[in-house]
Amino acid sequence: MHEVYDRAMASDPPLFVVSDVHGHREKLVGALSEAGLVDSSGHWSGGNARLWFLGDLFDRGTDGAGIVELIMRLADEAESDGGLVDSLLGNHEVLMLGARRFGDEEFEDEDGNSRNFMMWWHLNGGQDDDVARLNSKQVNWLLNRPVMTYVADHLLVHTDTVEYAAYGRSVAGVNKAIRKIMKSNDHAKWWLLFRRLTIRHRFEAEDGAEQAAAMLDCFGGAQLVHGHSTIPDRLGLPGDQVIGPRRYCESMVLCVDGGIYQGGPCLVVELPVDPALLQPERLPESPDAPDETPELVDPDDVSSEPATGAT
Ligand SMILES: [Mn+2]
Repeated sequence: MHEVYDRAMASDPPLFVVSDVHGHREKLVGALSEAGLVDSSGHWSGGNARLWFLGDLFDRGTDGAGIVELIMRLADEAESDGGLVDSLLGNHEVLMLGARRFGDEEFEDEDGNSRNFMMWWHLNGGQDDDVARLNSKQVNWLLNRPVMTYVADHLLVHTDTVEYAAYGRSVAGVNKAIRKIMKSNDHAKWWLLFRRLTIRHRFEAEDGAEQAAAMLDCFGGAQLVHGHSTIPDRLGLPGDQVIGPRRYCESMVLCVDGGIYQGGPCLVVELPVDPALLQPERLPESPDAPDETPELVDPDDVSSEPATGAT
């Protein structure tokens, strides 16, 4: 899969990704500045470069709303320079927007379990202040973000899962189906979307390479790039030992989540990734540790999750 590096044209505008900034606005601005994408006053200085956020702008840190304000402003500034700034939706956007839309209203998920977005959002680091600060233009912008994109032979997604394929067989088809859900008041469909985007580690399973190849065949790209599952968690490292993105699964998959809320760096990664900048691989100490660690613990009944949910 190394052809991805050869295929990038020297004349293409630079492409950067950053993921899982989780309300850590200052750390983000520092990392963007170091990458030359913003100047000392926080304005776009990336020219015609493209910058994609891979979701999870919110929760755990205190300034998710400030990050949305920043991204929308940078998107305008970049557009004037012939560049592009945009974001995918992560599970935390679906959870936060669900909490905003449905509050603590009880509803039944597809398996008949009683659910409540607000409670789950708070359990997962939801910041009431973020919802209070978001204006309707920002909320509308969030509701219309894609969940996946194909750019410069890379498939960009938030979650290391194949569940996207449940919504369609093309990037445009999946984005259209999910946009429709995000505009609906169908609690159960919102919930299932949230749960699907919460699954993780699919490309590290025994058939992971097969699954990654199938995703790339279906949606395009020589490499799948994701956030969501932090490099410190996956490699059993303290955050301060993360130095770069992690390439795995026969080089078909690149994880760029440095674990910002675990003391890790905010990785702003230029694609195709320079192999010299990769995180050295170190497997977890305990090979018997469960692979599919759910991000969320259901206080009521973990075993009642949908078959497609984290188990
Ligand atoms: Mn996530």
